[in-house]
Parts: sequence; C-alpha cells; structure tokens
Amino acid sequence: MNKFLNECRAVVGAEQVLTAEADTAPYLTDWRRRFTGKAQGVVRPASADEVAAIVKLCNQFQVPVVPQGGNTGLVLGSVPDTSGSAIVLSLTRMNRVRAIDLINNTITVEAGCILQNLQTAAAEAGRLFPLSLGAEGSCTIGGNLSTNAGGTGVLRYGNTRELCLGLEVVTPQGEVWNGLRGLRKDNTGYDLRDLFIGAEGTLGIITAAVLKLFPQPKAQLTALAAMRTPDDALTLLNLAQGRCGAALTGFELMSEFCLQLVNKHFPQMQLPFPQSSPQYVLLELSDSESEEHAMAMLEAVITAALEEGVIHDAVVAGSIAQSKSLWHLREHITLAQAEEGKNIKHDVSVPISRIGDFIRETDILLQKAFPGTRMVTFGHLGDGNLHYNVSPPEAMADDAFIEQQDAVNQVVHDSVHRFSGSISAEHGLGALKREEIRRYKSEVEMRLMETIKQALDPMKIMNPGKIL
Ligand code: FAD
Ligand code: 2HG
Ligand code: ZN
Repeated sequence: MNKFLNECRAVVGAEQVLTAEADTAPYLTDWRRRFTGKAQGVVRPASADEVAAIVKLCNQFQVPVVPQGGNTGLVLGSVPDTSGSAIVLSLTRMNRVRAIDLINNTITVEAGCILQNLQTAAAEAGRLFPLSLGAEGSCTIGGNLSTNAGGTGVLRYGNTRELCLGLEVVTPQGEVWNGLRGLRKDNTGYDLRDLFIGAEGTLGIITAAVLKLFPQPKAQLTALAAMRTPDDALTLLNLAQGRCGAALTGFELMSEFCLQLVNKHFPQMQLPFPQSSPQYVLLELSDSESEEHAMAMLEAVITAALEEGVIHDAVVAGSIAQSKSLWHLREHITLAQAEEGKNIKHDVSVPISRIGDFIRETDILLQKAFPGTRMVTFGHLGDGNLHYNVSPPEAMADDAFIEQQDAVNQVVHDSVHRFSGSISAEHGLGALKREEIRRYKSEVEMRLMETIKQALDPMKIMNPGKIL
C-alpha cells in the first residue's frame, strides 16, 4: 500500500483521495484535450488546515503537488506531467462564501468557489463582482487569482489582481498565511499578496480571498457594430471612450471568420446583419443613472461613428435576451474553434494603438511562412489583448499542422516582441510557454523570478515544470 496516500486519506478521508482511473481521468487531461498527465492520486481537501496537512506530507515524502481549480486553464498549468510522481490537489470542495461586508464592499470566499456562484452571491447581496469570462460556469476564483485572469470587464474594472484585497495561502512548507485583509491601503513591506496572484500555483496554494465588490449598474446595454478594419475598431474605441468614459465596460473585437465558425458549429447563433463585414466590435455600456441615459450615450456614439464612416452598420440589443445572444456569439468563438479541430493559440498583448499594424504585419508574415493558415483573430481590444489564434489550412491534417507549432509560435511571438508586447496577456505560461518565454525575457528578469521561486519553494514541490 502507498504510505503517502494512506496518510493523505487520514487527513481528508479515504473517499476524498481518488486513485481509480475513471475517477482521476477528468483531473489529468487539460480543457483543450491536448495533454494527459499521470498522478499518484487526486486529493480533495475541505479546509485550509487540510490543505496545509497535505502539503506537509508532500514535503515529508517529496511529492510534487499540482493545485487545480476548474481545470479550464489554456496553458497546461493545472495538469501534472507524465512521471506519475505528483498529486493533483483539487480545491473544488472549498467553495463557501465566508463573509460579505456591504460597507467595506468586500466578499470573502474560498478558492474553489465557482466564478458564476461568486457573481450570484454578490448579486444577491445587491452588488457586482465584475470578473467575467467564457469559462465562468466552471472556473474557480482560486484559478482566476492564480492566473490573474482577464476576461471581458478589464477595461473598466481591471484584471483579477485589481479585484483582490487579501489572500489566505498555504505555503510550500505547509503553513497557513492568513493575509485576508480587506484593506484598500496597506504599505507594510513586500506585497506578498501580489506575489501569489498570477503565480500559477508555483509559489503556494491560495485557499481563500477577500475581493472587491462594486455597485450594480442601473442599466447595461450591448451593441454590435460592423466595420472594415481593426484600425476602424480602434477609432471607434477612441470615440466611445471619449463620449462614455468609465461607462464603457466592454469592447471586444471579432473578425468575420470567427463568427463564421460560430455559425458553422452553432447554427442557432445568427449574426443580426443581412450582410457580413470583415470586422465586428461588441460594445457594452454600464450606467449608474438610468437606461435612458445609457441609451442616449450609446446612440450618440453609434451615430457619430456612422457619420464619420468608422462603422457601416450597428445593432443595439433591445432586451436582455438579445444582449445575451450577442454575448453568446463572442463567447462561443473558443468553443467553435475547438469544434473545428486543433489550433494554435496566441494570447498576446501589444500597445492598443499598434494593434492594427500588428495584425497587418503578422498576417503577412504567417501567410508567407504557412500559406493558407486560417486566422481566428478576436479579443479584448480595449485592453490591447488579442487572441491571435491560428487554424490549419483547410486541406491540412490537424496533427501535421500542430507539428509546426514551434515555428508558427516563433513567427507570431517574434512579431509581438518587435511590437513591445507580451506573449501571454491573460492565460499565463503554464507548461506550454515555459520554454518560449526565455526567448523574450531578459536574463535579469528570469534570474529574479528564479530567486523568488528558490526562496519560497526550495524543495521545488509546487507545480514543478510550470512557468520556470
Ligand atoms: P485551473 O485551470 O484549474 O488552474 C489554472 C492555474 O492555476 C494552474 O496553474 C493551477 O495549478 C493554478 N491554480 C488553480 N487553483 C489554484 C489555487 N487555489 N491555488 C494556487 N494555484 C491554483 N482566461 C482569461 O484570463 N480570460 C478569458 O476571457 C478566458 N476565457 C476562457 C474561455 C473558455 C471557454 C475557457 C475554456 C477558458 C478561458 N480562460 C480565460 C482561461 C481559464 O478559464 C482561466 O485561466 C481561469 O482563470 C482558470 O481557472 P480554473 O479554476 O479553471 O483554474
Ligand atoms: C476569451 O477571451 C478567452 O474568450 C479564450 O481568453 C481565448 O480561445 C481563446 O484563445
Ligand atoms: Zn480572453
């Protein structure tokens, strides 16, 4: 019998240590089904103390630990390698809302709380928790914090980092650090909280967090605008920000091909225009006054954009159902691309003003090197973040295309680098981009990151093979 797993059973209960293949399978393969790892087992603790006790055992038996939330990550961060030496530590049983403070405007939740449940808890308390992404029905707040997730509300509310005031963390030595402070100001030394956010489980395990809440908007309006080029979309962004300021809460770009894919794989989702257009932008306005006020602003933006020839068509959702169906078009791009087959993802950011040039130049370079590749370009234009995804040429087998992944990545990422951008704007590095990042970060930066890792996790048991 495995002594280590037996001791884990004594901590969490025998039924919370999964070892049968049928039980562990969903925890070992990534969301995109690109990689399947192996593990000694999946351990499912129910409290920070149980997490700490398991991590102590991992130290004692030198067992690597892979923290996992909803397993929706896109960079192979949440699954173990193929050695079979690690455990997956699933946080999904730790899903309670611990407290809501309506004066402080904060909510304290456990790491395994599903994002959508957190949004609902905030709404039921009359507040908004603004983090929103396509995987919100299954990703967890612990995973969101560990990847510093972005999503569609960053333009107004910031990344997950900006939404977090305090953390509870189990260190790689198995101690519990209670940093659950709901303070908006706290300059008492190094910011440990920010070190764990975005660390992809390589520095410790987040077990709970204090998060910011916001007033619920009085009105929320959605519109879809059609235009010729990404540069036109940037002009629209400038116009909308100028007229709406902080009321502009979403600004998502989608190319014609993205929506063709959605329509092909989800035929019930239709574009609301009679004719197609090369580019589309989904705009969202959130207003603290009234629906009429929001509508007046939105109509003014659309009228000006039409008059100036920036866009050639637009629809404003007239109901919540219509608004949802516009958002569904956007959110189904990832799913439609997965249905279409294997693809190579690039989650990049460049200065917002340079997005048009980046797309133009990189499209040319890619078509020259890999003729016929199909570009699935969409993303959070208001944040300078593009999902510059590449699907194989129609006639090419998926696997033959994926074999060229390194070469495709190099064309795209070198271009990102020339444009002073980042090769991971929101999904993180995981195991997927761990080698790649060394081409673009300086030796100084890599050494500083390695020094932090060595200081916090000298036994190297926390999510090995990820980031570094
Ligand atoms: P997991 O996938 O389980 O883990 C992600 C990483 O965090 C891993 O390295 C894991 O080890 C670590 N981790 C998880 N929980 C903890 C913890 N408690 N303590 C320490 N480390 C932990 N991402 C965006 O940023 N923006 C988007 O718009 C977006 N849209 C998406 C849409 C779809 C359809 C899908 C499938 C994914 C999308 N993602 C997006 C990616 C993904 O949903 C996010 O990265 C999300 O934050 C991951 O949360 P999770 O709970 O699934 O984490
Ligand atoms: C999104 O913005 C996600 O929808 C997923 O970040 C992006 O599929 C992708 O590449
Ligand atoms: Zn995204």
